Order: sequence, then structure tokens, then C-alpha cells
Amino acid sequence: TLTQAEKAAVVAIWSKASTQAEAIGAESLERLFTSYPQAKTYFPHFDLSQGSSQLRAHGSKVLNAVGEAVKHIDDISGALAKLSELHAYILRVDPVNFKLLSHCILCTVAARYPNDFTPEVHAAWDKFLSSISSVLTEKYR
Ligand code: ZNH
Repeated sequence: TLTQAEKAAVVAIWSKASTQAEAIGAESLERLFTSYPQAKTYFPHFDLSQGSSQLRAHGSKVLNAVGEAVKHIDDISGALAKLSELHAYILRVDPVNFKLLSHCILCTVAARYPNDFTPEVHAAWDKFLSSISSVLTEKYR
């Protein structure tokens, strides 16, 4: 679980990033599909070219879910319960991909807010994104 200081670091960056949710989400997905093309196999029905409307719409959904987790930082598993079921029972995304996407979100946020992205903030976001990934993969069997 996150310490008070880590929670504060996550909330502080989110207060800036939330206004850019769609752009950050789309860029994170672009980084994911460019660096790890195997992740594209989950989106055969999407136009994944850079800046496509589907990429932006999906990026926005993913980052808004991250925002829900920030809002309910003391109950991430409650906040994302429905999404957890979707990913475990219906989408069946290989859990490896959650680490890759988390890494891409981290890079995107770091690139946008370089001055805010201290080692402590980096560590806090890394831990926070890991918690989200754990929640989204906890119902797998
Ligand atoms: Zn996921 C979907 C979130 C990861 C794949 N997602 C989704 C959604 C959301 C999310 C919000 C929407 C839902 C509805 O609509 O209801 N994810 C998320 C998050 C994360 C994720 C937060 C982390 C961080 N995913 C992921 C991964 C993958 C995925 C890693 C792979 C690679 N998702 C997915 C898919 C889908 C989703 C495929 C479906 C899409 C469509 O639309 O079709």
C-alpha cells in the first residue's frame, strides 16, 4: 500500500495530468504499440495509427480509469472492480501487458512534467500503477 507521502505525490501530478487525460492516454498507447507491437493483438478491431480517433478515445477511457483510482486511492480495488472483471473474464489480457502499459504511462507523464517528476514522484507513480495492475489482474485464474 501507498504511504501518505506517496499518495500526495500521485494526487499532485494528477491535478495537472487530469486536464490532459486524452492526450496522455493516447501517447501512452502509441508508446505501447510502438515499443511492444505484440500488444496490438488485443485491438484487431481498432485503427491504431498515430492520433486515430479510436486511439484517442481508448486512451481517454484508460486514463479516466486511472483518474478514478486516484480519486479512490484508499480503495482502488473497489473503484476498479467492474474493470477487473472485464479484463479477467472477457478481455483476458496477458498480465505482462499491464507492466508494459504502466511503463508507457510513466514515460508519458515524465516527459510532460519533467520538473515535477522527481525520483520520489517516479517511485510513487510506479507503485500506484502497479496497484492498478494488480487490481485489474487479481480476478484471473
Ligand atoms: Zn484495458 C478496455 C482501462 C490495461 C486491453 N480498459 C478498457 C476500458 C478501460 C480500460 C476503462 C474500457 C471499458 C469499457 O468500455 O467499459 N486497461 C485499463 C487500465 C489499464 C488497462 C486502467 C491499466 C492501467 N487494457 C490494458 C492492457 C491491455 C488492455 C495492458 C492490453 C494490452 N482494455 C483492453 C481492451 C479493451 C479494454 C482490448 C476493450 C477495447 C474495446 O473498446 O474494444
